[in-house]
This record gives sequence, structure tokens and C-alpha cells, in this order.
Amino acid sequence: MLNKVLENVSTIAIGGHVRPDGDCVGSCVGLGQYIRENYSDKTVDIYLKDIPESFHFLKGTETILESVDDEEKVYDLFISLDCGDTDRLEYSKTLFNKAKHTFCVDHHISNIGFADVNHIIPEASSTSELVYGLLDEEKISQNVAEALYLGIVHDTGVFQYSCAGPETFRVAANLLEKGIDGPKIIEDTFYAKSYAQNLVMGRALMESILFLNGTGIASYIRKCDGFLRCGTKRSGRNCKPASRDRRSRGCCIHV
Ligand SMILES: [Mn+2]
Repeated sequence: MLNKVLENVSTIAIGGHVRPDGDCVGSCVGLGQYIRENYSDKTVDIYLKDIPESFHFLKGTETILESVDDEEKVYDLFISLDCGDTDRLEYSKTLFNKAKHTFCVDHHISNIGFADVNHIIPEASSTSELVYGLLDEEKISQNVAEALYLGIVHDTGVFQYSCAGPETFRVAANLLEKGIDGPKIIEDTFYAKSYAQNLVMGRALMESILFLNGTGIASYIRKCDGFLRCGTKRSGRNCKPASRDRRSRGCCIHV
């Protein structure tokens, strides 16, 4: 499928959803690097904004474009990854609309298939797993494997959510065969927290209440408490303990 989509294409833009998470970054960087490494006649630009610092070790993140310099630029192909609709592409939406061809790979159930060619499998654990399925296994480098593995780890909550099926584990095993350090990726990008994030979580837990017989937890943080001044701008999104809490609580509400 990928070979067909890339036929007669020389300039490619890749974009994902606003406030990109691990799967979005992993799939965009993984596919972008794969094309760069295996199709020397094509150029790839990756459009993502504000990716978490813990993802910066991935090869290819240093090339990410956080703004559209030339709104008139027309790419031969725009590949939308892990994005349920074009509005969520945000600043790269104009490039999607102008592109000669469009291709969408996604696992959001709400995705109606807005591109010319669509590969949407709602049952898949992650877009990164779907991207893996498009690639020639033998041509996947360690760098690409790291990106896709990170994406799968994040969208499955480290393989614990029900979306992680047998195929997910097979794909993860094949990626580990590429020599990547799986435990380090999990620890550094999923579980590790900064001091500031711990402060926020500690305060949130202090203010929290349990409900529904202890299966739900709700809390709040006020801007005026000053947490936003100590470098926690993105901590709300990347608070890993929240993910861990979901394991012991039925639900988790951030107000
Ligand atoms: Mn995803």
C-alpha cells in the first residue's frame, strides 16, 4: 500500500493532531524517517508542534517544522497520521487542503476517512502499529523502530489497555528485535516525571475527592496556585501518574 501511495510523488508532508502524544509523534517520525531512509528520491517534511521533551531523543524530531513558512507550498502528498479530522491538524490543515494527494492512517473510531486514500482500523492499538504494517520489515532501522515502539507503548498504557491484542505484541517483539532499548523508552518517556510534575500531582491528590464508591477520583489545580510559573506548562497532559491511577480507579477526572 505504501509503495502505491508514494508512486509518482516527490514532496511529502506528514502531519498529526494538535498537542501530539506519543503515538502521534511516534507514527509521524517513524514513517517520516522510514521514507527518508528508503526513498532517496523523495523529500519529507514533518509538521508537529510542541512535542514533549522526553520524545526529543527520537531521530528525526530535530527536523520537525513547528510552523508553515510558505502557506502557498503545494506538496505532492500529505500524510495525516493519528488524526481523527482535518481540524485537529490545526496549523498544517492548509497544507493538507492544498496537497495534490492525501493519505490518512488512523485508529480513531470517529474518523470518517477524509483523505483520498484511507487506512483506518479502529480496533488497532495505535497508529504506530498501523504504520508498522505498511512497512517492509527488513527495511525498518533501529531509529524507526524506536519511534514506532514509543507510539505503541503510549497508546496502550505500556501494553495494559484492552486495545493491545496479540498482533500488538507481535509487532512490539519485531521492533525489539531491531535492538532498541524497550525498558528505557518506557521508563524515560512514559513513567519518568520531573520534580515540577510531582509537585502538581501531589497538590492535585491533596485536593482530590473519591466518588462512585472509590472507583472515581476528581481534583483541580488553580492557576493562581502558581504551578504554571515553575515550568509545568504541559504537565497536565503528561502527568504519567494519572495513567497509573486509571489502573486502580475506574475513572479519573481533571477539572
Ligand atoms: Mn493514537
